[in-house]
Amino acid sequence: MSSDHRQRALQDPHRPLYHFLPPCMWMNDPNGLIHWRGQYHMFYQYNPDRVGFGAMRWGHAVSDDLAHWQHLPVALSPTLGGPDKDGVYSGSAVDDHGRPTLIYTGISPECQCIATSDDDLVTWQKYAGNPVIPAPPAGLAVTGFRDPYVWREDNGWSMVLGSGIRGQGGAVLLYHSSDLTEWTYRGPLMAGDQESEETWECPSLFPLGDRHVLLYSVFPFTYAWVGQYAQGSFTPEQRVYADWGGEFYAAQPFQDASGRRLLFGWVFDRRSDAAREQAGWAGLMSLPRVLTMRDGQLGVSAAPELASLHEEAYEVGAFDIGEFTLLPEVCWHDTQELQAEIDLGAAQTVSLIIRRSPDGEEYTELRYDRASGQLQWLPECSSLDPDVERIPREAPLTLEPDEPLRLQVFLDRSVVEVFANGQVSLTGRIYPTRRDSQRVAFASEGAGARLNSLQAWRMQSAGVF
Ligand code: DQQ
Repeated sequence: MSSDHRQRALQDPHRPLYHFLPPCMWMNDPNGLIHWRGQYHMFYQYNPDRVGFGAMRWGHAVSDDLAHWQHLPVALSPTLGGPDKDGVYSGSAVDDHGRPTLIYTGISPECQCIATSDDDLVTWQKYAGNPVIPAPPAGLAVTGFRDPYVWREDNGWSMVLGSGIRGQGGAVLLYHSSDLTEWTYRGPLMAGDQESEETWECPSLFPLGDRHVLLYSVFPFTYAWVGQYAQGSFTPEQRVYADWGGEFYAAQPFQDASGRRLLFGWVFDRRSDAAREQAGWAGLMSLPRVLTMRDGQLGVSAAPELASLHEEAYEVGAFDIGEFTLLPEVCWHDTQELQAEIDLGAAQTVSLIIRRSPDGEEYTELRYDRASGQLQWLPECSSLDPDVERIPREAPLTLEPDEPLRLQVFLDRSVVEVFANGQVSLTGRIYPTRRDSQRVAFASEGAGARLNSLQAWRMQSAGVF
C-alpha cells in the first residue's frame, strides 16, 4: 500500500464516505462474515499491492452496529510454499464449538483450506493438514473449484463449493464433514443447463422463512434461487437477482444473533483501469441488507442500523409531482439518504431524479413504469466523462392498487443503493463530473402522482475513510 495511492484516494471526489472500504488499493468479495460475541466481523478479498486483482489476502474489519467500522490487521496472507502460496481466495466463517474457523480456497491448483483463531479473530493459525479438500472429485471435469460456504447440519457440517462441469454448465457441489477437516463429496447440489459453462462463484445455501435460498454469482450478477432443501437435495422454484443493479457481486449472507439473515456484496467499479489507478482505490462493500421471505418471494431492505449514520435531517412537504419539479437547492449532498413515499394516482410513470446539475446536463433517473411494473435505473446522463460505463437496469416491482411507491435511496458519492417497498434492491455507480450535480427532482407522465413525503439525511462517515 503506497502513501501516493492513499493520498490520491483521500482526494478522489468519487470515493464513498459511509460505505466500508480499505484505505486504498483494491478489494473485492466479502468473506467470512460472522457475528461474534456481539460484534460484526467482515473479511474481504484485498490486494494491497496494486489497484487491481493479484495475490489475494483477507482484509478484516469489525463493527458494533453494522454501520461504523474499524480496520483490523490483515487476517490471512499467502504462505510461501503452502497450498495458498498464490492467493487466499474467498470463503466463509463458522463457530466450531467456540473456536472461530475460516474455510477458504488456495489456488494453483484450487483446493480448500481452514484456519482457526484463539484470540477473538485477530490472528489466525492455518491448519497444518491443509488442504482439507486437495482436489475436485475424481472423474468430475470441473471448470472451477472454489469459494467454500459452510454451515452446521446433521450433527456436522455441510459445504457448498462454486464449480462448473464441462459440457454441462455452472454447478454447486455439496460436501459433508463431521469435524471440518475430513470432507465427503455428496454430489452436485445444483448444476446449470448449458446456459454457460462458467463457474458459479461464491455459492451459499440458507433457510429463509419457509424456503431455502441458493445464491451464486456469475459475473457481473449474483443470482438467488428460491426453493426447498431437504436431506442434501435442493428443489428450485424461482430464480431472481439478489440485487437488480449491474455492480453488485459475490454476495455473502450470514445470520446474526437476532436470527436475521444479512447480506453484503462487493460493489465494483465502472471506470477505466487508468482512472482507478489514478484514483488510488477500487471496490467497496455494499451496505448491509436484511433478507426476507414472503409468499415464496425473496425480499430485501436496508439494515435499520444505518439510521445511526444520520446527521442533519431535512423534510419536504407533500406536493403534486406534475411533469417536472426541481426541488430548491437547499439541502442536497452527495452523501445522503433519501426516503420518498409517492402515490402514483393515474400516472403511467413517476421518476426520482438525483445528482442533477441545475441545467440538467448531468442527472441520474430512477423511474417506476406502471405498465411494465419495473423500477428502472437510467444512468445514461449520470456523467459527462465518456470513459464511464453507463448501463440501464430494471427491477420487477409489483404494487398493490393503493400501495404507494416507497423508495429508500442511499447516495454516497459514486455509489447509489436503492431499496423499494421491501421487495427489491438496485445498486449502481455514477461518476458526475460537475460539482453542482447535487439537485433532486421529480417527474411524472400522466396525471395524479403525488409526493406524500420526502425525508433526507446527510450521512456521517463509517469511520474508515
Ligand atoms: N473472487 C475470488 C474467487 C471468487 C471470485 C477471488 C469472485 O474466490 O470465485 O478474489 O469474485
